[in-house]
Amino acid sequence: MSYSEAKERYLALGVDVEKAMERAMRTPISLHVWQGDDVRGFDTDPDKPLTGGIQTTGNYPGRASNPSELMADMDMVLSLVPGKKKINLHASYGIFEDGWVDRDRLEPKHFRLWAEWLKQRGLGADFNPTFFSHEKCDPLTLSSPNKETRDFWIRHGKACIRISQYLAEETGEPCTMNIWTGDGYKDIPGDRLGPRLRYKESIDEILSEPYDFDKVKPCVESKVFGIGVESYTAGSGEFSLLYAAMNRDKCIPLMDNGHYHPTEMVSDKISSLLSFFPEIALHITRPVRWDSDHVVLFDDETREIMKEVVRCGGLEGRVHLALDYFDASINRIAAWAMGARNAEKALLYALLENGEEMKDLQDSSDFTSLLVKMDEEKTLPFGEIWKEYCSRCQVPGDGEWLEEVRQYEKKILKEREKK
Ligand code: RNT
Ligand code: ZN
Repeated sequence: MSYSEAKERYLALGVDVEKAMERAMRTPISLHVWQGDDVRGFDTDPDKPLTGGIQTTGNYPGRASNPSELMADMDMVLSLVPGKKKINLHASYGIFEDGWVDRDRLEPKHFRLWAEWLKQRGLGADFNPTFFSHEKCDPLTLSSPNKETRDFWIRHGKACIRISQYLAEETGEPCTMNIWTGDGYKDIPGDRLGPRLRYKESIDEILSEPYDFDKVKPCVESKVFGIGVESYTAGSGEFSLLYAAMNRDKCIPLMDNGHYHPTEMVSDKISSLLSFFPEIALHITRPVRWDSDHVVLFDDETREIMKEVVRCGGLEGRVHLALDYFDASINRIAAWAMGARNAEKALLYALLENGEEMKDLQDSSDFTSLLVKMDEEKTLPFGEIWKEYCSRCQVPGDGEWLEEVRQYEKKILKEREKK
């Protein structure tokens, strides 16, 4: 079947494919730098353990271990992913041109080279303070009972606001700044309230740093548990959502679909949050039994999340889409590109739904037709549309891109192993 035949099939169902492609091309999805180096960053010993309840598994050869390698790898990924992209940085990826400083002393200048790199490529940025994998985690950060620890991390958070504002101004696009800590306890705590009150106060202090809310969008990301943090998480679902609700003029909630109980679906939560918040942010990932951060697939939940974003009118700046997965057991660049392509694919797929018709069927209680139509939509010739989309975005189609990664692996990644 050709693209134009496929387009006709969709048109017969009342779907304008050209319009859908155009909307997908305008919607930014934020590519996370941390898939490239197993969340290690450049500011501390790369062999230190990853802390904060997250874990990368695998030791596939060729990991990027400095800024130029990571940037080169990202360029490779960018050449394989269609649509509008942003880059999601972490504070631990600062580049020290004139000497190392600790995280509480970071400045915009440490992201100057990133800003240049972004501007050359016409990309916007998102940012994250790094509250983990650092000797000042005691093991808590913003909720620590130790004031010195809290103050260090508050200074870090404030520095990150200034950096986010700088990145927004340099790139001309708003920058989400996501506050996530792994603060919590392995075993049953004797005091659940104390850490949460301290966490709240610390975020208040960070957000007292001046910033333009049109440019910097601080987010609070919730979590249910992490490895070694199984019994209690200070920034739980209720805590984070309520924090954002009570501070709507200063920050927005962020949902990571790996951070809920396995039968809870983020696709079902988007509309609830959008009933109250003008803007929300998402981390798109794939949890396998826990917050495992497997590579995003073109699976039911990814498609359902994107459908909800589209149905709820989330595309015009109301929902900030970002990726969050890290796999070191397979080729990292293939993992990176595949997850990003799948998120983009799910977005395009979601835009090809005749939402008005589905809504009418539901409102007129024709649940029979609704179920049949939603199910039959799965075998429409979507592959042809996706192929056309990739070609218009000048990136390789399915079946073509992996070979390019293999060539890069042979030429670049294998060489790194020899050093
Ligand atoms: C961890 C959170 C968080 C991190 C990144 C690296 O569970 O999802 O978003 O993955 O900040
Ligand atoms: Zn996340």
